Amino acid sequence: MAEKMKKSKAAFITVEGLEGCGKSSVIRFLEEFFKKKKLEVQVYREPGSTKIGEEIRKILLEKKDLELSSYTELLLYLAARTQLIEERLSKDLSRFDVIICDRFYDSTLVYQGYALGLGRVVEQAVDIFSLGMKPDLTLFLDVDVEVGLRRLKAPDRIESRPLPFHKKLRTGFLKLAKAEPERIKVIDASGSLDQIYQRVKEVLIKERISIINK
Ligand code: T5A
Repeated sequence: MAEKMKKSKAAFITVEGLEGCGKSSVIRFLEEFFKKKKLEVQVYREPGSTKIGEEIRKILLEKKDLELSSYTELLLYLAARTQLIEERLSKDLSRFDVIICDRFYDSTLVYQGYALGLGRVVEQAVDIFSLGMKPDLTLFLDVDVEVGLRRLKAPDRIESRPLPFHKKLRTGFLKLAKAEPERIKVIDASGSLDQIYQRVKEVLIKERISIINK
C-alpha cells in the first residue's frame, strides 16, 4: 500500500548557461510554472544546497585570495555534487514531481573539462561521481558572452576569469548540446526576460509528454 502512495520518479530538469544569462530568473519562472500545474517542485543549486555544499561554494566562489589548482577546483565541485546527490537528490526523486537544479554536471564538463582544459579526466570523474544521476531535460540559456558579463554586478572568482575563458564556455555548451540534442535544449536567452520565459515555455510544452506526464 505504502508503495502505491509513492510518487513515480520526479522529472529532473537542469538549467545551464553562461554568466549573467538569466538562469536564476528562469528557475523562478519554472518553479511557478510547475506549481501552477499543482506539481510539487524542489529547487537546488550547484554548488550548494547542503551544509557541506554551501561551505564548498564559499571556497570556490567567494575566496578570491585562495590559489586553487585546477584539479582541486574540479574535486570540490564533484564533492559538492556527490553530497547533494546522496543527502538530498536521490531521496527526493520519489518525493517530488519535478526537481530543478541550477547547474549540474554539464557545468563541470564545460568549465573544468573544456574551458580549464582538464579534458578526459573530467569526463571520467563526472561519470563516476554523478552516481548514476542524469537529467531528463537540460535547458541551456545561450546569451552573447559579453552581454551576460556586463550584467554581473560583483563578479565572483570564476566570473572574474578573462573573456577567452567565457567564450570557450559557450563553445563547450554548444558542443554538448549538439552531442545530446534529445536532452539538452538550447534556448535563445537574448531579449527581455518575458521573451525568454516564452521560449522556455514552448520547450516545456513540447517536452511535456515525456517529462511531465511520465
Ligand atoms: N561552476 C559550477 C563550475 O565551474 N563547475 C561546476 O561544476 C558548477 C556546478 C556558480 C559558478 O560555478 C561555476 C559556474 C558559475 O561560475 P553561481 O553564483 O551559481 O556560481 O553563478 P551563476 O550560476 O552564473 O548564477 P548567477 O545567479 O550569478 O547568474 P545567472 O543566474 O546567470 O543570472 P541572473 O538570472 O541572476 O541574472 C543576472 C542579472 O542580469 C539580469 C538579472 O535580472 C540579474 O540582475 N538579467 C537580465 N536583464 C535584462 N534582460 C535579460 N534578458 C536578463 N537576464 C538576466
